[in-house]
Amino acid sequence: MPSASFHFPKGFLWGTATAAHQVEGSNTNNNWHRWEQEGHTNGKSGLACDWWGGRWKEDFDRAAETGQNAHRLSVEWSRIQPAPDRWDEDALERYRSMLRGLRERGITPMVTLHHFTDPLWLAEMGAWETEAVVPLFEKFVRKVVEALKEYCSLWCTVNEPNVYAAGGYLSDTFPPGKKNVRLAMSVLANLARGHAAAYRAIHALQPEARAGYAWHYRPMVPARPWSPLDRLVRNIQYNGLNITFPSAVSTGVMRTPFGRVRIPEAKGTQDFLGINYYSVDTVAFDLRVPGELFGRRFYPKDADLSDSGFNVNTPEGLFDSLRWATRLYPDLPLIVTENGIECADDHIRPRYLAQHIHQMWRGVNFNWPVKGYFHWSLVDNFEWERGWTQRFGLWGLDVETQARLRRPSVDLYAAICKENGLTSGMVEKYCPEVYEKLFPE
Ligand code: IFM
Repeated sequence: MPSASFHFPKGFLWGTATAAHQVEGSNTNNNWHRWEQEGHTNGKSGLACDWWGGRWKEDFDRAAETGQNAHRLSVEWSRIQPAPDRWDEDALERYRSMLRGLRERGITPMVTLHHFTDPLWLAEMGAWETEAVVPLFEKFVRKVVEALKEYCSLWCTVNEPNVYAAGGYLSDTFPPGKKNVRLAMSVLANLARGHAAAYRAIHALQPEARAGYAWHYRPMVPARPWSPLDRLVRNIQYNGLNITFPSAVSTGVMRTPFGRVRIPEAKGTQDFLGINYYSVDTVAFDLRVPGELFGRRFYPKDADLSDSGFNVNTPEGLFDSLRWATRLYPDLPLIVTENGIECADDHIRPRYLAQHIHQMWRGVNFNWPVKGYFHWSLVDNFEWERGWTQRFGLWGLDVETQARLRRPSVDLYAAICKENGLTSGMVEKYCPEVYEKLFPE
């Protein structure tokens, strides 16, 4: 058997990613809490991983002990600004302790300023449906950056604006559960305006900061490449999901299926691009799904599927995502801000991890400026409308007892972080079933 190792550049960030509502618990003043109480989710976030109660300490210990040198977390707007005219200094102090806690453990923090949740008072105003949100978000960002800049200089303005807009305004999986394509596009445009305002505010307060947004990039392939209809619906869906916001940041004009929206202030507002990559979709023309513009998205039957079939293990898609990013934004640093799979018994995660890191390494060897990798996630967390039915953690969580369960992937990821790379020995030990794929004779 051939042996080899795939190393990464010095200073590479190896971490995990989380988001406030998914891990903190007892988070009751936002639109997702209300959505849960209204019965739209598969279970409730409840105590989640109880980070608000202080269990972040033990989880950060786990991250540090297993070689992680970075962690991406988000701050909860509704805690920091519980009402339009009120700031909660204690909440900010708690986030300061968490970031200090990361620093003390040798872990570089990345802070996300908006990760899906909106304060109830903002939701009452229509949240991101109107431009009124932009100065409000900017004010919030200024408050947070002032308070946290002592410990953080790596900022993610908004997380997955496309998923936020699609979940809340195309499907009814996210609040407010409206189905209105034009509104979805306005929401995206306002998120781009908010991102631009946040980017400038961050730099005004902290010139050395690096700020970017995290984009859910979704490669898609036509089910039958020879079929013009499959190719057509694939292109419509692909452009609708992937091109909008990134085009605004690249050119100042957002390309949407309904035309172009000028957002000149967004042009060039990024120091890195965050890529959240999970799976590749197959798209087929299908008259039975008019709501999805006659494009049915699915995974092939023989695919390497996650527990509930929510993800598929298609590692080349990460390479394609990085290539897409380097073409859209030449020379811009890239960070994989999320990548992971839901799998409670960990039978897929080790190979998913190894194969994706191998694809990222391929990208590095094309001299693409990939600077870090954040696995989703450190510990099982509340998965939005899917509740606790999907387990993305390196560590499992018993929601009743708060006990953590160490999955085998913890040790594989620890070995990767400590080695700053992936070796054939690791693959042989943790996922021998893909050895030949990664190290062919
Ligand atoms: O849990 C989510 C996260 O909040 C955003 N990106 C995808 C993850 C897995 O579903």
